[in-house]
Amino acid sequence: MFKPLLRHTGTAALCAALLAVSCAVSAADLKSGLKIAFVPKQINNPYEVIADDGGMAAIKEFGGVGKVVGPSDAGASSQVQYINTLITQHQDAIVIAANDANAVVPYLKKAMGQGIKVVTFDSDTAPEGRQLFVNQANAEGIGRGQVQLVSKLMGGEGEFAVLSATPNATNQNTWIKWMQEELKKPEYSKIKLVKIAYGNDDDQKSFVETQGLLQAYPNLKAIVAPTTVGIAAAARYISSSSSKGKVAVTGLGTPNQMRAFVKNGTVTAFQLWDPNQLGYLAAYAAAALSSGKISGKEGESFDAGKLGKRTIGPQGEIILGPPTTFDASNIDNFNF
Ligand code: RAM
Repeated sequence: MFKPLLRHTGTAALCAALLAVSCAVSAADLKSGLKIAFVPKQINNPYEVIADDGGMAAIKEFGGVGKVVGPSDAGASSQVQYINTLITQHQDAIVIAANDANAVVPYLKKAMGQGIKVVTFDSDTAPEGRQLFVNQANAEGIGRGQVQLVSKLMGGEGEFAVLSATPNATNQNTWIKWMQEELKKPEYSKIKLVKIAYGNDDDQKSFVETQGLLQAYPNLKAIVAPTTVGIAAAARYISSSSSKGKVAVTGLGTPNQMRAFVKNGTVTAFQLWDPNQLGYLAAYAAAALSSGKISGKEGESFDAGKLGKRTIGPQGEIILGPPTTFDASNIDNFNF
Protein backbone atom coordinates (compact mmCIF):
# COMPACT_ATOMS: atom_id res chain seq x y z
CA MET A 1 0.00 0.00 0.00
CA PHE A 2 0.98 3.61 -0.61
CA LYS A 3 2.65 4.96 2.56
CA PRO A 4 3.01 8.59 1.54
CA LEU A 5 3.77 10.03 4.91
CA LEU A 6 6.75 7.85 5.70
CA ARG A 7 8.51 7.53 2.39
CA HIS A 8 11.50 9.78 3.09
CA THR A 9 12.03 9.29 6.76
CA GLY A 10 15.21 7.37 6.09
CA THR A 11 16.68 10.14 3.97
CA ALA A 12 15.71 12.73 6.54
CA ALA A 13 17.37 10.78 9.32
CA LEU A 14 20.50 10.33 7.25
CA CYS A 15 20.58 14.02 6.43
CA ALA A 16 20.25 14.89 10.10
CA ALA A 17 23.10 12.52 10.87
CA LEU A 18 25.28 14.20 8.28
CA LEU A 19 24.37 17.57 9.74
CA ALA A 20 22.72 18.43 6.42
CA VAL A 21 26.10 19.29 4.91
CA SER A 22 25.49 17.47 1.66
CA CYS A 23 21.74 17.09 1.96
CA ALA A 24 20.48 20.60 1.38
CA VAL A 25 17.68 19.12 -0.75
CA SER A 26 17.49 21.12 -3.94
CA ALA A 27 17.03 24.48 -2.28
CA ALA A 28 20.58 25.58 -3.03
CA ASP A 29 20.09 24.92 -6.74
CA LEU A 30 16.89 26.91 -7.03
CA LYS A 31 16.72 30.65 -7.53
CA SER A 32 16.01 32.41 -4.28
CA GLY A 33 12.99 34.64 -3.73
CA LEU A 34 10.86 33.06 -6.44
CA LYS A 35 7.34 34.48 -6.46
CA ILE A 36 4.94 31.57 -6.89
CA ALA A 37 1.16 31.94 -6.79
CA PHE A 38 -1.26 29.06 -6.30
CA VAL A 39 -4.71 29.34 -7.88
CA PRO A 40 -6.96 26.54 -6.55
CA LYS A 41 -10.29 25.56 -8.14
CA GLN A 42 -11.98 27.23 -5.20
CA ILE A 43 -10.39 28.98 -2.26
CA ASN A 44 -12.73 27.37 0.31
CA ASN A 45 -12.62 23.73 -0.82
CA PRO A 46 -10.94 21.77 2.03
CA TYR A 47 -9.07 19.56 -0.46
CA GLU A 48 -7.63 22.57 -2.25
CA VAL A 49 -6.68 24.15 1.08
CA ILE A 50 -4.60 21.07 1.99
CA ALA A 51 -2.92 21.12 -1.43
CA ASP A 52 -2.20 24.86 -1.20
CA ASP A 53 -0.72 24.39 2.27
CA GLY A 54 1.64 21.76 0.83
CA GLY A 55 2.65 24.21 -1.87
CA MET A 56 3.30 26.99 0.62
CA ALA A 57 5.39 24.64 2.79
CA ALA A 58 7.57 23.76 -0.20
CA ILE A 59 7.98 27.41 -1.17
CA LYS A 60 9.09 28.20 2.38
CA GLU A 61 11.66 25.39 2.18
CA PHE A 62 13.33 26.82 -0.90
CA GLY A 63 13.09 30.43 0.22
CA GLY A 64 10.43 31.66 -2.20
CA VAL A 65 7.49 33.97 -1.73
CA GLY A 66 4.21 32.06 -1.99
CA LYS A 67 0.60 33.11 -2.04
CA VAL A 68 -2.82 31.61 -2.70
CA VAL A 69 -5.51 33.49 -4.62
CA GLY A 70 -8.66 32.23 -6.26
CA PRO A 71 -12.42 32.24 -6.61
CA SER A 72 -15.03 31.01 -4.17
CA ASP A 73 -16.81 28.98 -6.86
CA ALA A 74 -15.53 26.44 -9.38
CA GLY A 75 -17.13 28.09 -12.43
CA ALA A 76 -15.36 27.76 -15.79
CA SER A 77 -14.06 31.36 -16.02
CA SER A 78 -13.95 32.24 -12.34
CA GLN A 79 -10.13 32.08 -12.26
CA VAL A 80 -9.52 34.49 -15.15
CA GLN A 81 -9.44 37.71 -13.14
CA TYR A 82 -6.91 36.19 -10.72
CA ILE A 83 -4.61 35.11 -13.55
CA ASN A 84 -4.73 38.61 -15.02
CA THR A 85 -3.74 40.15 -11.69
CA LEU A 86 -0.86 37.67 -11.28
CA ILE A 87 0.44 38.63 -14.73
CA THR A 88 0.40 42.30 -13.74
CA GLN A 89 2.31 41.41 -10.58
CA HIS A 90 5.05 39.63 -12.58
CA GLN A 91 4.90 36.41 -10.60
CA ASP A 92 7.63 33.91 -11.50
CA ALA A 93 5.15 31.05 -11.67
CA ILE A 94 1.42 30.33 -11.55
CA VAL A 95 0.35 26.93 -10.19
CA ILE A 96 -3.29 26.35 -11.04
CA ALA A 97 -6.00 23.66 -10.60
CA ALA A 98 -8.01 24.62 -13.67
CA ASN A 99 -11.79 24.78 -13.52
CA ASP A 100 -12.05 24.31 -17.27
CA ALA A 101 -9.70 22.81 -19.85
CA ASN A 102 -10.02 25.77 -22.22
CA ALA A 103 -11.50 28.87 -20.56
CA VAL A 104 -8.24 29.87 -18.85
CA VAL A 105 -5.89 28.92 -21.69
CA PRO A 106 -5.68 32.33 -23.47
CA TYR A 107 -4.78 33.99 -20.16
CA LEU A 108 -2.23 31.37 -19.19
CA LYS A 109 -0.70 31.69 -22.66
CA LYS A 110 -0.42 35.42 -22.09
CA ALA A 111 1.36 34.70 -18.79
CA MET A 112 3.80 32.29 -20.45
CA GLY A 113 4.38 34.86 -23.20
CA GLN A 114 5.65 37.19 -20.50
CA GLY A 115 8.04 34.62 -19.06
CA ILE A 116 5.80 33.40 -16.23
CA LYS A 117 6.00 29.61 -15.83
CA VAL A 118 2.68 27.79 -15.66
CA VAL A 119 2.10 24.50 -13.86
CA THR A 120 -1.33 22.90 -13.59
CA PHE A 121 -2.05 20.55 -10.71
CA ASP A 122 -5.10 18.44 -9.80
CA SER A 123 -7.14 19.54 -12.86
CA ASP A 124 -5.35 20.15 -16.14
CA THR A 125 -5.87 22.56 -19.02
CA ALA A 126 -5.40 21.70 -22.67
CA PRO A 127 -1.63 21.06 -23.03
CA GLU A 128 -0.96 24.43 -24.69
CA GLY A 129 -2.14 26.19 -21.53
CA ARG A 130 0.76 25.08 -19.35
CA GLN A 131 4.31 23.77 -19.27
CA LEU A 132 3.72 20.96 -16.75
CA PHE A 133 0.78 19.10 -15.23
CA VAL A 134 1.29 17.63 -11.77
CA ASN A 135 -1.28 14.85 -11.56
CA GLN A 136 -2.26 13.19 -8.27
CA ALA A 137 -2.28 9.71 -9.79
CA ASN A 138 -2.68 8.02 -13.14
CA ALA A 139 -6.14 9.09 -14.40
CA GLU A 140 -6.93 5.71 -15.95
CA GLY A 141 -6.02 3.96 -12.70
CA ILE A 142 -8.26 6.30 -10.67
CA GLY A 143 -11.26 5.81 -12.98
CA ARG A 144 -10.96 2.04 -13.27
CA GLY A 145 -10.24 1.77 -9.53
CA GLN A 146 -13.47 3.60 -8.66
CA VAL A 147 -15.51 1.06 -10.63
CA GLN A 148 -13.66 -1.88 -9.10
CA LEU A 149 -14.40 -0.49 -5.65
CA VAL A 150 -18.08 0.29 -6.22
CA SER A 151 -18.64 -3.10 -7.86
CA LYS A 152 -17.33 -4.77 -4.74
CA LEU A 153 -19.55 -2.63 -2.52
CA MET A 154 -22.63 -3.43 -4.66
CA GLY A 155 -21.94 -7.17 -4.74
CA GLY A 156 -21.39 -7.00 -8.50
CA GLU A 157 -24.91 -5.98 -9.52
CA GLY A 158 -27.42 -3.16 -9.53
CA GLU A 159 -27.75 0.52 -10.41
CA PHE A 160 -25.35 3.25 -9.38
CA ALA A 161 -25.00 6.97 -10.04
CA VAL A 162 -22.03 9.30 -10.20
CA LEU A 163 -22.16 12.56 -8.27
CA SER A 164 -19.44 14.66 -9.85
CA ALA A 165 -18.05 18.18 -9.39
CA THR A 166 -18.72 20.70 -12.20
CA PRO A 167 -19.66 19.49 -15.70
CA ASN A 168 -16.48 21.13 -17.07
CA ALA A 169 -13.94 19.80 -14.52
CA THR A 170 -11.09 18.22 -16.50
CA ASN A 171 -10.05 15.84 -13.75
CA GLN A 172 -13.50 14.44 -12.92
CA ASN A 173 -14.45 14.17 -16.61
CA THR A 174 -11.30 12.18 -17.37
CA TRP A 175 -11.89 9.84 -14.43
CA ILE A 176 -15.54 9.32 -15.45
CA LYS A 177 -14.44 8.50 -18.99
CA TRP A 178 -12.18 5.77 -17.58
CA MET A 179 -14.97 4.55 -15.31
CA GLN A 180 -17.18 4.12 -18.37
CA GLU A 181 -14.35 2.23 -20.13
CA GLU A 182 -13.96 -0.11 -17.17
CA LEU A 183 -17.72 -0.74 -17.11
CA LYS A 184 -17.50 -2.25 -20.61
CA LYS A 185 -15.77 -5.34 -19.19
CA PRO A 186 -17.98 -8.47 -18.99
CA GLU A 187 -17.59 -8.76 -15.22
CA TYR A 188 -19.67 -5.58 -14.86
CA SER A 189 -22.54 -6.70 -17.10
CA LYS A 190 -24.95 -6.66 -14.17
CA ILE A 191 -23.98 -3.14 -13.11
CA LYS A 192 -25.60 -0.06 -14.63
CA LEU A 193 -24.50 3.57 -14.39
CA VAL A 194 -27.90 5.28 -14.46
CA LYS A 195 -26.98 8.95 -14.09
CA ILE A 196 -24.11 11.43 -13.83
CA ALA A 197 -25.21 14.30 -11.59
CA TYR A 198 -23.22 17.47 -10.87
CA GLY A 199 -22.94 19.07 -7.45
CA ASN A 200 -20.52 21.72 -8.76
CA ASP A 201 -18.19 21.14 -5.80
CA ASP A 202 -20.75 23.08 -3.80
CA ASP A 203 -21.72 21.37 -0.56
CA GLN A 204 -25.37 22.38 -0.60
CA LYS A 205 -25.93 21.60 -4.28
CA SER A 206 -24.22 18.22 -3.84
CA PHE A 207 -26.50 17.49 -0.87
CA VAL A 208 -29.63 18.35 -2.87
CA GLU A 209 -28.41 16.35 -5.89
CA THR A 210 -27.98 13.32 -3.62
CA GLN A 211 -31.56 13.63 -2.48
CA GLY A 212 -32.67 13.95 -6.12
CA LEU A 213 -30.78 10.81 -7.13
CA LEU A 214 -32.39 8.75 -4.37
CA GLN A 215 -35.83 9.96 -5.35
CA ALA A 216 -35.36 9.45 -9.10
CA TYR A 217 -33.76 6.00 -8.79
CA PRO A 218 -35.47 4.03 -6.00
CA ASN A 219 -33.38 0.93 -6.78
CA LEU A 220 -30.07 2.77 -6.53
CA LYS A 221 -27.42 0.67 -4.79
CA ALA A 222 -24.54 3.13 -4.76
CA ILE A 223 -23.35 6.68 -5.36
CA VAL A 224 -19.77 7.26 -6.52
CA ALA A 225 -18.63 10.84 -5.91
CA PRO A 226 -15.14 11.40 -7.36
CA THR A 227 -14.92 14.71 -5.52
CA THR A 228 -14.17 15.35 -1.88
CA VAL A 229 -16.98 17.91 -1.69
CA GLY A 230 -19.52 15.57 -3.31
CA ILE A 231 -18.70 12.45 -1.29
CA ALA A 232 -18.90 14.31 2.02
CA ALA A 233 -22.27 15.86 1.12
CA ALA A 234 -23.68 12.55 -0.15
CA ALA A 235 -22.53 10.74 3.00
CA ARG A 236 -24.04 13.44 5.19
CA TYR A 237 -27.40 13.16 3.42
CA ILE A 238 -27.47 9.38 3.45
CA SER A 239 -26.27 9.04 7.05
CA SER A 240 -29.50 10.58 8.31
CA SER A 241 -31.86 9.08 5.74
CA SER A 242 -33.62 5.75 5.38
CA SER A 243 -31.09 4.88 2.63
CA LYS A 244 -28.31 4.42 5.20
CA GLY A 245 -27.03 0.87 4.97
CA LYS A 246 -28.91 0.34 1.68
CA VAL A 247 -27.16 2.76 -0.65
CA ALA A 248 -23.37 2.64 -0.59
CA VAL A 249 -21.43 5.91 -0.81
CA THR A 250 -17.91 5.85 -2.20
CA GLY A 251 -15.56 7.91 -4.35
CA LEU A 252 -12.71 10.25 -3.48
CA GLY A 253 -12.65 11.90 -0.07
CA THR A 254 -10.30 13.15 2.61
CA PRO A 255 -10.00 10.83 5.63
CA ASN A 256 -10.71 13.71 8.03
CA GLN A 257 -13.98 14.63 6.29
CA MET A 258 -15.09 11.02 5.93
CA ARG A 259 -14.03 9.57 9.30
CA ALA A 260 -17.39 10.10 11.04
CA PHE A 261 -19.25 8.43 8.17
CA VAL A 262 -16.96 5.42 8.21
CA LYS A 263 -17.40 5.12 11.98
CA ASN A 264 -21.20 5.40 11.79
CA GLY A 265 -21.48 2.78 9.06
CA THR A 266 -22.59 5.06 6.17
CA VAL A 267 -19.36 4.55 4.22
CA THR A 268 -17.36 1.33 3.92
CA ALA A 269 -14.46 2.38 1.71
CA PHE A 270 -13.26 5.29 -0.43
CA GLN A 271 -10.01 6.50 -1.96
CA LEU A 272 -7.61 9.46 -2.22
CA TRP A 273 -3.96 10.48 -2.18
CA ASP A 274 -2.33 13.08 0.04
CA PRO A 275 -3.34 16.50 -1.37
CA ASN A 276 -0.60 18.15 0.70
CA GLN A 277 2.04 16.23 -1.23
CA LEU A 278 0.35 17.16 -4.49
CA GLY A 279 0.74 20.88 -3.75
CA TYR A 280 4.27 20.33 -2.47
CA LEU A 281 5.31 18.56 -5.67
CA ALA A 282 3.67 21.21 -7.86
CA ALA A 283 5.58 23.99 -6.06
CA TYR A 284 8.92 22.21 -6.59
CA ALA A 285 8.06 21.66 -10.26
CA ALA A 286 7.28 25.36 -10.66
CA ALA A 287 10.51 26.35 -8.92
CA ALA A 288 12.60 23.98 -11.06
CA LEU A 289 11.04 25.50 -14.20
CA SER A 290 11.51 29.08 -12.98
CA SER A 291 15.14 28.34 -12.05
CA GLY A 292 15.89 26.93 -15.50
CA LYS A 293 16.60 23.45 -14.10
CA ILE A 294 13.99 21.91 -16.42
CA SER A 295 12.12 23.12 -19.48
CA GLY A 296 9.13 20.74 -19.31
CA LYS A 297 10.37 18.04 -21.69
CA GLU A 298 9.64 14.35 -21.19
CA GLY A 299 12.48 12.58 -19.38
CA GLU A 300 13.81 15.62 -17.51
CA SER A 301 14.16 15.13 -13.75
CA PHE A 302 14.15 17.51 -10.84
CA ASP A 303 14.54 17.35 -7.11
CA ALA A 304 11.22 17.66 -5.25
CA GLY A 305 12.51 18.12 -1.70
CA LYS A 306 11.25 15.39 0.64
CA LEU A 307 9.55 13.62 -2.29
CA GLY A 308 12.93 12.99 -3.90
CA LYS A 309 13.74 13.01 -7.59
CA ARG A 310 10.78 13.20 -9.99
CA THR A 311 10.74 12.73 -13.75
CA ILE A 312 8.54 14.37 -16.36
CA GLY A 313 6.44 11.88 -18.34
CA PRO A 314 4.68 12.19 -21.71
CA GLN A 315 2.85 15.46 -22.40
CA GLY A 316 4.51 17.25 -19.51
CA GLU A 317 2.81 15.12 -16.86
CA ILE A 318 4.32 14.36 -13.47
CA ILE A 319 2.50 11.80 -11.32
CA LEU A 320 2.48 11.89 -7.53
CA GLY A 321 1.67 8.23 -6.85
CA PRO A 322 -1.11 5.67 -6.61
CA PRO A 323 -4.22 6.33 -4.48
CA THR A 324 -4.85 4.76 -1.11
CA THR A 325 -8.10 2.98 -0.21
CA PHE A 326 -9.39 3.97 3.22
CA ASP A 327 -11.73 1.92 5.38
CA ALA A 328 -12.38 1.28 9.07
CA SER A 329 -9.15 -0.69 9.38
CA ASN A 330 -6.78 2.12 8.38
CA ILE A 331 -8.59 5.48 8.42
CA ASP A 332 -7.20 6.42 11.82
CA ASN A 333 -3.66 6.20 10.46
CA PHE A 334 -4.30 9.27 8.31
CA ASN A 335 -4.74 12.87 9.33
CA PHE A 336 -5.60 15.10 6.41
C1 RAM B 1 -12.51 17.96 -5.08
C2 RAM B 1 -12.02 18.71 -6.28
C3 RAM B 1 -10.64 18.27 -6.69
C4 RAM B 1 -10.53 16.76 -6.75
C5 RAM B 1 -10.91 16.15 -5.43
C6 RAM B 1 -10.84 14.65 -5.45
O1 RAM B 1 -11.94 18.48 -3.94
O2 RAM B 1 -12.93 18.51 -7.33
O3 RAM B 1 -10.35 18.82 -7.95
O4 RAM B 1 -9.24 16.34 -7.11
O5 RAM B 1 -12.25 16.56 -5.15
